[in-house]
Amino acid sequence: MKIFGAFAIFLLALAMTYNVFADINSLRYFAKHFPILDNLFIDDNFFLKGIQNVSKIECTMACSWEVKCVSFFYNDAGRKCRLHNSGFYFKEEGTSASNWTYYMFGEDWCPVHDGFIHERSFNICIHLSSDSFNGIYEARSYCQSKGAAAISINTQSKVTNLTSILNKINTSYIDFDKNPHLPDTYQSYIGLQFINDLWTWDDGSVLSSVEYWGPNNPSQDSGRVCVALRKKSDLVLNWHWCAARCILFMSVLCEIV
Ligand SMILES: *[C@@H]1O[C@H](CO)[C@@H](O)[C@H](O)[C@H]1NC(C)=O
Ligand SMILES: *[C@@H]1O[C@H](CO)[C@@H](O)[C@H](O)[C@H]1NC(C)=O
Ligand SMILES: *[C@@H]1O[C@H](CO)[C@@H](O)[C@H](O)[C@H]1NC(C)=O
Ligand SMILES: CC(=O)N[C@H]1CO[C@H](CO)[C@@H](O)[C@@H]1O
Repeated sequence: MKIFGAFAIFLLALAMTYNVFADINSLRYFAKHFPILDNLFIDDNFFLKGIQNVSKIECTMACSWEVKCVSFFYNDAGRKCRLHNSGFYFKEEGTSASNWTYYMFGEDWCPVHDGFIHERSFNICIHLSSDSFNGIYEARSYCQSKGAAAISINTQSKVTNLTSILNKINTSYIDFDKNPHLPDTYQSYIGLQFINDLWTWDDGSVLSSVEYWGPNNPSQDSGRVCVALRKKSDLVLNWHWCAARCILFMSVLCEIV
């Protein structure tokens, strides 16, 4: 009885946390309602397709079948569904339209309800922290507290695919002035560190020919043995890596593998 009670509470918790929950062929799919983006209509490059006369569960399943689908809007009144291959953060990205509710899509292992982005076409689950941390140790433990690790970007496809995801994030979402010493620059720890004369990823692999260093990098001068993923607000240089001291105050890019 006790176990059953606990299970019922677990189901109740799921029902409250995820507004759509589907168990299909023993894979669990979640769609998390983000009310801040309700009542919006977004028509941009990230629109995938619209589907008429479907239930919310059917809309969620349609998203699960489109490997590019990241989020969707569902219109209960009109039984309409709009799939998108990007997540959205700002109301300003759309025009107002009533009766649409906004959902981020995620599978079991990628907690979109906890701020992760689930890019299924690249099979990647990342979280760019909105907080900053006092050094790499704090940054790493933040990722660990979310069941993740500081990201290891050790294949060419990961470098290119990650850049394309980051480029989708509207830059108005990114606080370029967070670091008082480096105005107009956004930077975030990644899981790469110079240890025993080798650049080593947090997943244990060693830096190979796949690299994405910015100009004049890497340099281990003055203890710059950690790495920041960086972008400047002038947007001239795309996302790149920069050797940095491990005690800098910055955000972190976490990943669940
Ligand atoms: C919408 O779907 C329902 C059930 O699938 C069906 O009975 C109904 O005829 C459909 N309506 C339209 C307008 O297609
Ligand atoms: C929104 O839904 C309500 C209730 O179903 C309906 O009366 C109203 O016309 C809808 N508004 C729009 C703009 O579709
Ligand atoms: C980014 O968001 C701002 C408002 O927050 C909007 O004006 C701008 O068009 C958006 N840019 C892109 C590329 O979506
Ligand atoms: C947009 C992009 O860079 N896509 C690449 C993601 O990685 C795969 C390989 O796994 C490439 O084929 C894609 O071009």
